[in-house]
Amino acid sequence: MLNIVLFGPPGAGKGTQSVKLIEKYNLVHLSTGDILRAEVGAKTTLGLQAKAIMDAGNLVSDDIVIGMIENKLDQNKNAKGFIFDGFPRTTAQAEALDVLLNKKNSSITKMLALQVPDEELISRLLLRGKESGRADDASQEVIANRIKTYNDLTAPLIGYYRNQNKFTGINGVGSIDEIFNRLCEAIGY
Ligand code: B4P
Repeated sequence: MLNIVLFGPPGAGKGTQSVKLIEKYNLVHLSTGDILRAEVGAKTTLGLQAKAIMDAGNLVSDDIVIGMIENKLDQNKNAKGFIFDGFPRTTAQAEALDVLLNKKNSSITKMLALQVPDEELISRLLLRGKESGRADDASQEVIANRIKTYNDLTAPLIGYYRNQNKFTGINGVGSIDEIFNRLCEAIGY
């Protein structure tokens, strides 16, 4: 199985590149952000709880997102592999993912980390906020909180995957196709 953790700060291009990677490698796309936004849109109990947390740029609880990923892995038993987009975001999530994959006699193949300077992230997210109306892209303050949350809670996962010899940094500035080619080169075929 090819199991990729596509990693990076908010606005790094994870969602954008995932769409291209799933097509080329025939993988299942698991985006915790997309799953949560679908719950918010459907006004489920989980969505109602998650909305305020997401709108403020904070992380939804580990138990909730780990449960969501477990369900999706169970629903895709015959997948050739997965792109994990926006997950894991904390050490507890990374450890839980290792346990879930281990139960399937599988593991993470690589963590590909998109690297983009903060000023570029902020301008991409503000632009998307104008076009899409996403509440968490609308204000500089919320974007700054998302970047801080990334630095405090999520960036330490680079060390987690580096210790397993699975980390590869990817320059995330350039055209979408240039970045896609860099990712494919890192995957190796
Ligand atoms: P996500 O949906 O994961 O939000 P994101 O980090 O902003 O998305 P992404 O990084 O994929 O955006 P993209 O680069 O594609 O999470 C949203 C919220 O959900 C979180 O804040 C949290 O509350 C919650 N959540 C999600 N997962 C969680 C978890 N595991 N645990 C707890 N909470 C969780 O795109 C950004 C923009 O850049 C787009 O407009 C795109 O068009 C543009 N862009 C992309 N590539 C570009 C390029 N090369 N050049 C210029 N622009 C580019």
